Amino acid sequence: MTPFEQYGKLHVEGKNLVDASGKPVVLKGISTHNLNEYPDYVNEAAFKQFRDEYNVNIMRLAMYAAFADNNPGYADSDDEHRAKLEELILKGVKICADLGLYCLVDWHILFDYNPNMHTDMAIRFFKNIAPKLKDYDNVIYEICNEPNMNMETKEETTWEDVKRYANQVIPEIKNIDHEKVIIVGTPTWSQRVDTASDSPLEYDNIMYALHFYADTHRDKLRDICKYARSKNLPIFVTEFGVGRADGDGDINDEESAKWLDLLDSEKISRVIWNLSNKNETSSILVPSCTKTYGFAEEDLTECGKRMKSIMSRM
Ligand code: IDC
Repeated sequence: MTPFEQYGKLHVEGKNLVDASGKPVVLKGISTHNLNEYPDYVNEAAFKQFRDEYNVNIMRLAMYAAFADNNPGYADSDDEHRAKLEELILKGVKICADLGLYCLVDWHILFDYNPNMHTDMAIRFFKNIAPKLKDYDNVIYEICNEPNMNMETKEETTWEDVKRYANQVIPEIKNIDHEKVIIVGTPTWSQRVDTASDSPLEYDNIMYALHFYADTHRDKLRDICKYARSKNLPIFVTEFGVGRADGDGDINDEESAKWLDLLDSEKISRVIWNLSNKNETSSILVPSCTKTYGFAEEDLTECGKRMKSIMSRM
């Protein structure tokens, strides 16, 4: 049985993501790196191996909204390039649907620290893609990866800023497709689920993103998570790492275990960063691995090996 055959169309009840029969579901999977930079990993053989050998039930397609790592994002490129990115999203969603995997479509803001910088482009993207994905019940939308800080002025994106953005984008999606689960990023690189829990959005089927990197974010962020859960906030960990927040550094198994225990006990879904062979700790493939499917044990980095054992939990 595929994950989709097992759980069916998902929705949010109280603080839980639940299956078609109302039972809490824990999704677990892998995020692509920048889709624009690593498009070739979006292929059926790779995703099938993740499902069958690594117990993955969701894939995240990270489409950067703005320029990053010498690559234009959706917002700062031309129409031809945007169409290519939309095609890639559609391809990833279809592969996931064929395999019975859930699929997270991620508007990956990052260096564009405030989602309001590209509201028009986000609306354009979701208005283009939503009609095409309407019949794909395996899709979940993530409308702003990580609201964060302007590094020059040190000006933080506030929860009020995020709400202003979400209150424009969510109705556009819902006008086309009322039923998809939509995940909203939270301030400070999707850490402030507490502020979201004090003033949640007023729509059905909304979840809030919490991101952690185990060697950087510890008890303090777990306490924030617990606070938000005590206020019944539906949380989805759409991105986490077992190392440091810059994607590199040492792996911290002790802190990772504390995080995973908390996520398990709260039945919170989790997606690990990242599917690439880039030379950094958070990549699951070693730099010398140039394959895009058919991975062997020796193709996995230390993080890749952690990924396998983490995905076999729950
Ligand atoms: C990092 C990548 C790195 C890339 C950088 C900028 O691992 O190769 O150079 O982005 O594009 C996040 C972000 C995610 C980051 C990741 C690690 O969502 O894009 O990826 N991270 O720094 N939030 C916290 C950590």
